[in-house]
Amino acid sequence: MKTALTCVTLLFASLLWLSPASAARPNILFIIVDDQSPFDLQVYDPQSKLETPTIDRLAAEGMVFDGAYHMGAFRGAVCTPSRHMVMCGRTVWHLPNALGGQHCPNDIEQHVMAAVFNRAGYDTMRTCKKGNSYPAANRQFQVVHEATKRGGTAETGSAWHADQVLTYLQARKDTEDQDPFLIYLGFSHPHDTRDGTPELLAKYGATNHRDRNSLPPANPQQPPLPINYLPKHPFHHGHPKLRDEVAVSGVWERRDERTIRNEVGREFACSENIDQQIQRVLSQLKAMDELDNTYIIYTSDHGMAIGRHGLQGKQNLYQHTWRVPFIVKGPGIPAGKRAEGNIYLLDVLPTLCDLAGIDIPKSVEGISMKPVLEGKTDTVRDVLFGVYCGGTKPGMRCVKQGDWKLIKYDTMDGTVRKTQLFNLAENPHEFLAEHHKQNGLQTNLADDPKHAEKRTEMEALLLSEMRRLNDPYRLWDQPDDNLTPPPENSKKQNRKKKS
Ligand SMILES: [Ca+2]
Ligand SMILES: [Ca+2]
Repeated sequence: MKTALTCVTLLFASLLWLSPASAARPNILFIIVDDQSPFDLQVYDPQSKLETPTIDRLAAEGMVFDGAYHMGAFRGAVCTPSRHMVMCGRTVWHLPNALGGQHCPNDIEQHVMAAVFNRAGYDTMRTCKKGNSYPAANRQFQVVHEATKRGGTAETGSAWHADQVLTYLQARKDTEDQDPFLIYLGFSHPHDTRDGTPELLAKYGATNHRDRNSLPPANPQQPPLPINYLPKHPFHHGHPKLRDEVAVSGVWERRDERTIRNEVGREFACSENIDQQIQRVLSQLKAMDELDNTYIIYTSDHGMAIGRHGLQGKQNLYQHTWRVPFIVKGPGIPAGKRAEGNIYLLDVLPTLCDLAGIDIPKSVEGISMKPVLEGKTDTVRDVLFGVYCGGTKPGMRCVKQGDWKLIKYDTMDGTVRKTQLFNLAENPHEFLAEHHKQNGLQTNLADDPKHAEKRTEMEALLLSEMRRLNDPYRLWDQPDDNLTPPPENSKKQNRKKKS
């Protein structure tokens, strides 16, 4: 009996030893940039002038997601909810910082990214910008180097973040550390101020323009205007005095060709610099023989307008801003494949857990995209929802299913009430009447009687998503569901309290 037990124990032990999870648990390198539209990258827009050979190689050796989104924001700093969603895997109204945390478990900080990976025996390290983030989750990484680096030199720019990772990897090498690692490599760029290095600014014909009273020099080297550029958005975007629309250094309230082309050039200079910094990290992983056992994820906290639709910031729900780039390379992922995915950034945490063989915390509402990475399915969900309500309430909402997308605006105290309906297969850049396209489908179809039925269907879908996700607001043409809208602007209230 004793011998039999020993045999079973030995067999069990050897099975454990042979299981791939314990033999060589995968490393994770999660890269997140600040404010980048997928359409900046040639991976998503072959016409783009931005050169990113490292990201192109990641895409060629891994999988590119065409349908990756951030779920939205309830404040002007879209970064903040986005980064909460990455860290805890919860939907937008269920975040710890949404609606006073009323839809979030009290112990959520036990179940954020670093907490989960620390418990599983991973070494965890983070570098990123400071601010507009989730400090209670960020400080749980075992090694943290945070600073906002948006300058045009190695010490003041993106190289600094890569240096932190290189130093960390060198220390692992020196101590022969065999534990698997989770490295969170966040860059502060290409968020403004977009100060590029002199070489890359020259490549994209841009200058770090600082004089509010003059235009930047025109330069044929600058990238062309975005395809869906407009000199002005057709109606108020709904957030008066919004920093990103009026106060970004180098742009301010200007939307003229010289200003926008120069700013896109600056964005590209900063983005190519990031690409070079990622290459330094990948080279080091290769030299340490860790590259093949590392999942590499590349994404951004949200997209960006910079002249598209006459907007400059990230507080809108057009595809250039609602979507994010999302590329994954790693063990077992087929090379050079694309998937629609229909993923949100809140799916990152469950996916990383799934790839590392760690139980997904019950507090997570995101869905693992591992089946997509394995080629078993193309999407993890059918319907996608987006919100921006950091300005006047209730704000903007959008919903997407298949090729169809609906955006609704209920802002400026009821004076802006607009509906847009796009067929993204025919109109991927969401051209409006103001873009004057000849193709009848390349415009806003909301008031076209031929698409009235589709509009009704999408309106119903939007309402059902708002109910499902505990959206506390309703739009002018929706039932009020007996909701009491949340109190306005906590900052104002705080100020009142203080004074
Ligand atoms: Ca951001
Ligand atoms: Ca260790």
